[in-house]
Amino acid sequence: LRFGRLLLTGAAGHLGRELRPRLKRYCDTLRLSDLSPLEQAGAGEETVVADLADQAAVESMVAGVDAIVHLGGVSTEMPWEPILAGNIVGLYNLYEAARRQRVRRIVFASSNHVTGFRRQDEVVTTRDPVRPDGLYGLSKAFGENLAQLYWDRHGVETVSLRIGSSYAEPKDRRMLATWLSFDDLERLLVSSLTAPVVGHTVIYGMSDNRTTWWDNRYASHVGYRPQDSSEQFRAAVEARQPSLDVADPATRYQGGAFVTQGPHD
Ligand code: NAI
Ligand code: 15L
Repeated sequence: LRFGRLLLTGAAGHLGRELRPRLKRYCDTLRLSDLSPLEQAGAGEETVVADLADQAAVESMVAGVDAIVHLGGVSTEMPWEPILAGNIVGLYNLYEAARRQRVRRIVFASSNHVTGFRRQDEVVTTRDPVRPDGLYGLSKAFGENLAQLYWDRHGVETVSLRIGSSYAEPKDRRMLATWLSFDDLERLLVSSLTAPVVGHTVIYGMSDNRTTWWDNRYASHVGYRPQDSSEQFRAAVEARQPSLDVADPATRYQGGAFVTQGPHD
């Protein structure tokens, strides 16, 4: 796999910084974009500081790229205004630019919070109805629907990754089920960028964890094979968090603490 120019949005963020050195291996030029300042461009890199809500800025950010890994936007429960700007208007601007400029494929960082109000004793497939756990999850559901429209109507392909919890290690018991290692995230991105035909495919981004709430049976054509598991961290996580209150909504629902957080407290 080698792209000419690949665009990574949200490049100054937690996952963007992790992926910057990794994605360079798969392209001649990696264009990095964020609202926040970016580290200076190295060899084979370009940097663009732009607000996703600025249509003209997004148009030039997308110019000349072969594919997009879209991580940019609000990544937690927040007031409506920043979510509207980054995740609704921003998504529209990105897909319009991709349509006009004939970008073939986008990998969209959606989130498990699209189905965060599913219970932890349910197993959900990517074809089950969504159940967002807040404005953030709702905005990601919009993003997935937008991606579907741009495939059906304009032929722009997308893999929507419902990422679980991508950190160096799972931080709590919930993340034993939702954890996605950085190496598996890279595998998922490479599979999503290179699978021959994806149309609009939704896939949960998780490692090969022993406990899971998600079933990727409708995304096997993506060819993602996780190789890590949260199991190696289980003993330490359970020692840190010895008991769970099953009456707590954060324990009952897949979205964890997100189901009670945010402007609606
Ligand atoms: P992050 O918050 O660290 O990074 C997001 C980046 O987007 C930030 O650098 C921010 O400056 C930028 N951004 C926000 N609003 C913007 C705007 N209007 N215009 C341009 N840039 C803007 O989040 P993280 O953890 O790196 O996540 C990356 C993506 O993956 C996000 O879309 C998030 O929703 C998604 N995701 C991440 C998960 C995780 O475990 N880290 C889990 C599920 C989804
Ligand atoms: C997300 O969507 C967030 O971006 C991230 O901060 C994590 O909290 C993750 O979900 C999660 O559910 O653990």
